[in-house]
Amino acid sequence: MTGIVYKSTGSWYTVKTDLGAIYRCRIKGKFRMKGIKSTNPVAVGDRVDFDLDHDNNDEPVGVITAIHDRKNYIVRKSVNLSKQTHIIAANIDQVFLLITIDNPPTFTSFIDRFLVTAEAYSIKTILLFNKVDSYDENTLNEVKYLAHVYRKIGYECIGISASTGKNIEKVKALMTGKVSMFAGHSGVGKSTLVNAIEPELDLKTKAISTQHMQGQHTTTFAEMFDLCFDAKIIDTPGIKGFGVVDMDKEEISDYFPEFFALKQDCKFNNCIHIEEPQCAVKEALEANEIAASRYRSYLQILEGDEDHFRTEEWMK
Ligand SMILES: Nc1nc2c(ncn2[C@@H]2O[C@H](COP(=O)(O)OP(=O)(O)O)[C@@H](O)[C@H]2O)c(=O)[nH]1
Ligand SMILES: [Mg+2]
Ligand SMILES: [Zn+2]
Repeated sequence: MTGIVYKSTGSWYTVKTDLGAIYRCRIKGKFRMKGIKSTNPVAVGDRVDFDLDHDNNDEPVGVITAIHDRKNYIVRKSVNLSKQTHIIAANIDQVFLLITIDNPPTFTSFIDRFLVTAEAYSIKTILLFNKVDSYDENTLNEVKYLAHVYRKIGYECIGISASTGKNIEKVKALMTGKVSMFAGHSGVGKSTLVNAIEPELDLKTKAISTQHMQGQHTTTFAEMFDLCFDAKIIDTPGIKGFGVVDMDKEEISDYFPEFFALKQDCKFNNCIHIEEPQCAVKEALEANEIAASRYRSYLQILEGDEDHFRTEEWMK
């Protein structure tokens, strides 16, 4: 049989088949994925094959025999074993990054770091500018400007209000048929948005968070939820970040789509767009075709230590 992993709690996995049947599954013996040193071989979002067996009480249990190829996965470094990673979730179609201009402020440096990480993970990001109901004209103009900057380089941007329901139908339409995650600083309105999309779901995720706080402190587990309109979301209680991505200096600009598009026009094919002559990226910057804030973020990431990739407080 084949199904998707909805929950993993250490040695047990909750797997749901395409027909909606739910099985408790485990892994028999050692199970290793090629190329990934991970503390958990199977993650939420994985599509797995399993055989049915019976436990001592004659209850059906599944034995996972294979993991299908992953489209993507997000990891965090394991706390105890530094060389190993913990796979938080796999096969994520898209992440919605919630942004507020004030209360709390979301800076472009944060947005850009988030986008770079998502690009490195091959996860599509949609930008949701929340709380538009509360903004004055100046702040709304800032939203418009930012939306223009990010649309121009290929990111979908929507102004929403989780409180009043503005454009929530648009968000739901984008979620249909897909696996989504929500991210953004604490206080930007993630819980309010989830509540606007499906009130019952918020209760479920709250229950998990409470469980987590009372339970073991070492490991947190993601969980997938089915919504009532053919959409799935992955909630990651207690996991603050998207994880850490190790990148080479030359690689970073590849995750800025507008830089990547110009790279072939730079004189040197290993150009990192700093002081090299005949650099197409710097020329575009000077011609205002690349936003100054994007280039500033790029320099920060390039010059920064590893901590710049540690994206704490993203998904609280
Ligand atoms: N005015 C306004 N306030 C909002 C909106 N969405 C959320 N809030 C408020 O922002 C605060 C933080 O929201 P919450 O959903 O808890 O944020 P989270 O930390 O990202 O889950 C709460 O007081 C919400 O009522 C919105 O669209 N407009
Ligand atoms: Mg919340
Ligand atoms: Zn260049």
